[in-house]
Amino acid sequence: MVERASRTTQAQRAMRELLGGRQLIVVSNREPYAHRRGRRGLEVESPVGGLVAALDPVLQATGGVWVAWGSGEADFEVVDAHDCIRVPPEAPSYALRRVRLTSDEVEQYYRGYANQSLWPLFHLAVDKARFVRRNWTGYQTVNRHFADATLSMVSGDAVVWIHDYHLALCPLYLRQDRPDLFLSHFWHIPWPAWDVFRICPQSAELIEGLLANDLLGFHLRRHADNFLDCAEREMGAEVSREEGLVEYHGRYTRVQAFPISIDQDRWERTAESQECERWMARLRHRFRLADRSIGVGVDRLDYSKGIPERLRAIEVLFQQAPGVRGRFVFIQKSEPSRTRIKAYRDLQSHVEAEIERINAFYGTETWQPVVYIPRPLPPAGMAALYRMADVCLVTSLQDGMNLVAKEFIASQVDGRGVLVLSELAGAADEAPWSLTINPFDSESVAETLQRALRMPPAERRERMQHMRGHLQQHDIYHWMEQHFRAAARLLATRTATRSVFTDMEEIRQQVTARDHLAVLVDFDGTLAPISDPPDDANPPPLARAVLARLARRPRCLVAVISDRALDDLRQRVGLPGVTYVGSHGFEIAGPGWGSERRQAAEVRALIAACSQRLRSRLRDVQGATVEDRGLTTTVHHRMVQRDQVETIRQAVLEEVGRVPPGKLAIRRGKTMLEIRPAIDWDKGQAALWLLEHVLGKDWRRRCAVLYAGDDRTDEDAFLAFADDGVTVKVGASPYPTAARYAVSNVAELHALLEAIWAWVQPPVVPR
Ligand code: GDG
Repeated sequence: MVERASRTTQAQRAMRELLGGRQLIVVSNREPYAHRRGRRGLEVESPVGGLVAALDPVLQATGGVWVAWGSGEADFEVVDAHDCIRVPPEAPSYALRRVRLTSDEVEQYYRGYANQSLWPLFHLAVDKARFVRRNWTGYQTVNRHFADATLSMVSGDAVVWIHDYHLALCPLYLRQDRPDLFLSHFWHIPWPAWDVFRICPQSAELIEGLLANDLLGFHLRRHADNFLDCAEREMGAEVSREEGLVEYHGRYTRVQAFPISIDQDRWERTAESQECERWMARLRHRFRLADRSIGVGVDRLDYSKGIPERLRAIEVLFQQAPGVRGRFVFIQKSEPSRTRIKAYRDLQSHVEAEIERINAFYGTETWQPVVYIPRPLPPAGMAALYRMADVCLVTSLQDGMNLVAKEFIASQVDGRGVLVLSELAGAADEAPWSLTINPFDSESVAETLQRALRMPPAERRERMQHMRGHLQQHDIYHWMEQHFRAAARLLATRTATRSVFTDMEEIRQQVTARDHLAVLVDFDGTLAPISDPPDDANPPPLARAVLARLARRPRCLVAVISDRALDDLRQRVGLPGVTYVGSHGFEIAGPGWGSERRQAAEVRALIAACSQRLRSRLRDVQGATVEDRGLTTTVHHRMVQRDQVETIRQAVLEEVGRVPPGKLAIRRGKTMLEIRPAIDWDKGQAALWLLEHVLGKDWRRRCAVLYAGDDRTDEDAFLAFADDGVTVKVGASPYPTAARYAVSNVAELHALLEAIWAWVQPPVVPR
C-alpha cells in the first residue's frame, strides 16, 4: 500500500508544482460523483473510469474545481445556490460545479450531436453519422452552458483542462470572455483524416473552437497530425508539423500526443487481492470453466469495439480447429451503453442473438462456448476476469487508445495471458509484444487465437513481462505529468521574451549574483553557426576563445550540450576544462570526472549488441538496413518486400526481448523500427543532473545559470531554468519560446559571452 500511496502523492506534488499556484479547473461531460436515489435513500456513485480515478486525487490535492453535467437524478437536491457541492463526500476538498441541462438539451447535445454525429464520424462509421441542425444548435447551447459555468468558478489565474469531443466549442466561448486563461483540451477519441472530417457540415466551427486552446492533446501522433492537416486545409491556418504548432488569428495552439494510460498500480493490487481470488473461484464455478482455456473480451457495447467481428472470428476458430471445441470458453463482459440510441440497441440485440446462435450450434451438455456477462462486476470481479484469462481479445474497428488492453496487462500478475490486440486501436502502438490483428480479417484473427492458445508458457511470460515493464513506466500519472509539463512549458512562454541588449544590466546582476556561474550552451545554431552539411559545423575562433577563458575561470562551469554524439562534440569544440553533454544528455563527460552516465553506457552496449545480432539475422532480407547511431538503432524496411516486413518485425521483437524489460523501447515508424532507450531524458533534465552532480543538491543557492540554445530541444532547458536562470534563445523563433531573453544570431550570443567574461573575470591584482 505504501508504494501506491507514494505514487499518488508523488503525482500530487508534481502537479502542484507544475501548476505554480494557479487554480486548476477540470471540465468534462461526465461528473466524478453523481447523487442518486437508491433503496437506502440518497446514494453517491462514482464512475469506474480511469480519468476520474486519476484526476480526483489531483483535485483533492490542489483543491480546484470540476465542472460537469449534473446527470444524477438527485444531483440538484444537494447543491448550493451556485450549483456546487464539495466532494469527495467523505472528505470534501474540491468543488464540483454541476451544469444543469434540460432533457431536450441532453437529447440534442449528448445523444444527438456528440454521439450520433461526432462519435460515428470520428470512428469511421460514416453510415451511422447523422447531422441534424437542431442537434448542432443544442451542442452550441450546452457548450455555452459549460463555458458560463466554468467562468463563474474562475478566480484569478487558472489552468482549465477540458475533456473530449462533447466540448469542442467550449474553449472558444471561454477565450472570448477571458483571453488570458490557459486552456488545455484532451481529445479522447481518434481524429480522422481530412477527407473524412470534411463530411461534417460544422467542420470549420469545430476546428475554430479547438484552436482557442493553448494546448490540444491526442492519444497518438497520427491523430495530432490529422488535426494539423485539417486546421491547415479547413482554416488556412499556419501549421508547423515538426513543432506540432498551429498559428491562427495571431494565436498559437500546441498540438501534441499524450497516450493515456491506467492506474497500473491499483489494478495490479486488486488483481493480487484475496477478493480477486475469490472472484476467480466464483466465476470458474458459475460458468463451469473447470480447466478450460479462457478468452476474455471487455467493452462498452459499442459498434466501434468490433464485437460481432470478434464473435465471427471465434466461430471461425471452432471451424478451423475443431479440437478447440469443448476446451475453450470465451467470456464477453459488456455493459449496455447509450441504449437510447437505436444503433446501440440494434447492436445489443445482434450481439445477444449471435451468442445464442453460436452456443446453440456448437455448445454441448457440458460446454457453453461463449459466456455473456452484461451485469456490473466490482473492480475485483473485473480483475479476476483479466487475471484468469489465457487470452484477452481486443478487436476495435477504431479506438483512440483502448484501456481494456492496459487493464489486462496490469492484472496479469501471473504472466500467463496473451494479448491479442487490434492494430486499429491506439494501444497497439505501445504494445509491440502483443499479437496484433486486423479485426476485419476473421480468418487471420482465428489463426492468431490458435497461436495464442498454443503459445508456450515461457514465451507468454516473456511477452507479458515486457508489456508490464512498459506499463509500469507509462501509467496514468505519467500521462498527467507529461500533460502538465507541456502546459507549464507553454505558460512559461507567456512571459514576453526580451532582447538581451535592452536588459544588459539585469543580466549582469543575475550572472554575478552567486559564487558560482554555469554557462551552458547548445552547439549547432548557438555556439557554431548552422551549416550544411552539418559535418562542417565549427565554432568561430572568437567564440572558442571566450569559452576557453570562461572555462579556465575558477568556480565557472562551462558545458556544451547537443544532440551530437559525445565524441563528435568533444572533437569539434576541443577545449580543455569544458564539460560535454552529448546525445541530448544521455552521455556526459566533464574535466576531472570524465565519465558518461552509467545508464547511457549500459544502454549503448545493449543497443550495440542488438544491432549486431539484427545485422546478421537480416543479412538475407533484401533491402533491410540496420543503422546503428550509438544510442538508437533504426531498422529500415522501405525497400523490403511486403511479405518480409513481418520477418523483420519479429526479429526486432525477439532481439529486444533478450534485453531485460524496461531498458529498451521500440518505436514503429511507417517504414522503420527504431530501438531506443526506454527513459525520458531531455536537455533540461541533463543540465539539472549536471549541476547537481558537480555542485551538489543545493546548487541553486550557490550558482547562477546562463543557458543559450536555438531549437525546440532547448525549450526543456529554458523551462528548467525559467524561475532563476538567464535563458537565451538564439535566432528568430517560429514558435513561442520559454526563454526569457533573445539574441538574433550566433555572433550576438558571442558578444553576450564576451560581456559576461568582462563582468566575471577576476580583477587584475596590481603587483
Ligand atoms: C474512450 C475512448 C480511450 C467496459 N465494459 C465494462 C467496463 N468497462 C470499462 C473498462 C475500461 C472502460 O470501461 C473502457 O475504456 P476504453 O478505453 O476501452 O473505451 P471507451 O469507453 O470507448 O473510452 C478510448 C478512452 O476514452 C480513454 O481516453 O482509451 O479509445 O473510446 O476501463 O474496464 N467496466 C465494467 N463492466 C463492464 O462491462 N465494470
